[in-house]
Amino acid sequence: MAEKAILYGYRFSSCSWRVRAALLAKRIPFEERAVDIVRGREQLTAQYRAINPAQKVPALVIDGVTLVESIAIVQYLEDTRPLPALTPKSPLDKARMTEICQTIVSGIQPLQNIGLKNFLTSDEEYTRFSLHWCERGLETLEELLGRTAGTHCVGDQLTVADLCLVPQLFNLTHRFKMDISKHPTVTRLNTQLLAQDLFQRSHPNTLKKEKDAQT
Ligand SMILES: N[C@@H](CCC(=O)N[C@@H](CS)C(=O)NCC(=O)O)C(=O)O
Repeated sequence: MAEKAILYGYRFSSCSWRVRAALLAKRIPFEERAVDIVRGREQLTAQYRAINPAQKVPALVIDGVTLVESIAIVQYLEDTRPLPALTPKSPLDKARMTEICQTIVSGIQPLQNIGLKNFLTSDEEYTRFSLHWCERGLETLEELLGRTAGTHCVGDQLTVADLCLVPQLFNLTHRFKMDISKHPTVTRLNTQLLAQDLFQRSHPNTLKKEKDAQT
């Protein structure tokens, strides 16, 4: 029997949540090993650097290799375990999915990453900087999703765009306390997707409940 995959992640990390949701969607057995990127700053240890040279989560050990970068990981899972597909078949829908993914993965997440905190003059400056780019990103998403969304980001199929959207919105609404209600399509999708079993099972709060139950 194939060994269980190991996900190095952090409960509140949106990038880890993307991968956790992909693993669950594709029913790939895995265990999650917590890397405390906030209080413990465990991502900066030499031991973790040997796993992920970028010193960030996630990293996934699977099929005898270690993969880093959430989108590369999800793509690998998609290529090696194609069902259920998380990418639309039509080239146009695939491009639409990538537009949404990139808006989040390049245009929002890195500009609010916790790792920036120590490189801005104060916590207030970090928040001001991040909120600006998060709001710009939300405005972009509202426009893009207005053109593509059905029950999911792109039509009615679960795709990688959904795996990027839900975790990012959790971050914005919980960590940055942002009000997303002025973005109706974003808000609708967030409510509908969060209600799905996949996002409930991969949710940071579910991980906490599971951890509490073990201790
Ligand atoms: N592009 C990377 C981004 C990874 C990333 O920024 N991870 C965050 C958590 S979501 C992290 O580990 N931050 C800690 C740090 O930068 O020190 C990916 O998609 O995997």
